[in-house]
Amino acid sequence: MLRLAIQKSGRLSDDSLNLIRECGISFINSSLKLKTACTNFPLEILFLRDDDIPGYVADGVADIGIVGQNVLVEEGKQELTVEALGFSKCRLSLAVPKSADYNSISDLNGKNIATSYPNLLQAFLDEQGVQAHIHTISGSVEIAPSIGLAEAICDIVSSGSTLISNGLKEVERVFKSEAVLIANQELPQEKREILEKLLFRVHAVQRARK
Ligand code: PRT
Ligand code: ZN
Repeated sequence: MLRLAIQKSGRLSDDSLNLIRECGISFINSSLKLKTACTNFPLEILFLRDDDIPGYVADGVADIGIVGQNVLVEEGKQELTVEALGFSKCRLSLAVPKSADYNSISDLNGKNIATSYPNLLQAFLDEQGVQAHIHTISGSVEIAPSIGLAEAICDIVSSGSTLISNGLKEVERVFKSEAVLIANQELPQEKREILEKLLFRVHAVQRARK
């Protein structure tokens, strides 16, 4: 039996479960359960916080998982990637107050930037030759400028409406992300064979969606 870790509740959950269902795999989904065994395919589903999924897959607690590339790369686990899944598309962007005079990335030198993605941001700033102070906070990043915590933020953007409603403007794109399927790198042969069967179905679903 292959163990798949997916997000318990959040922006990845519905599309992850729909993909499994479209693969013709049946399971009983109770919002109270932390795991469920599929009834017609050798798959068990674990429901976890998205941030815990790369670690669990790397450690072999789960064999495979579905997570955003933003979380995977932030945690330094991109080597687990099997393939991109085409949903939960978003970007990690830098934003400043709408009224700020912003001309180029060098305007961020010496500034305070609030983010939940310090590693992705640091790599981008290094690549751009910018030195700034990164303040790592776990949520409500978009209010940091209005409470005086930072002059800029680096956060996930999808439609852009959260930035606008907080009086911010997007100035740089740091990282492009979508959901990816990840796998433990030392799967035993029989689990690899189940993964191959699952991937065969995933590819058929993706072809049918096009
Ligand atoms: O509880 P748990 O830790 O599992 O969930 P979470 O709250 O950490 O994650 P969740 O469910 O918010 O997001 C899961 C994944 O979905 C992210 O890691 C991204 O890969 C992807 N994703 C896609 C997004 C968005 N779109 C998104 N719009 N993640 C977050 N947002 C947030 C963003 O942080 C900002 O607050 O939505 C707001 C911006 O949205 P727009 O449309 O107003 O621009
Ligand atoms: Zn999370």
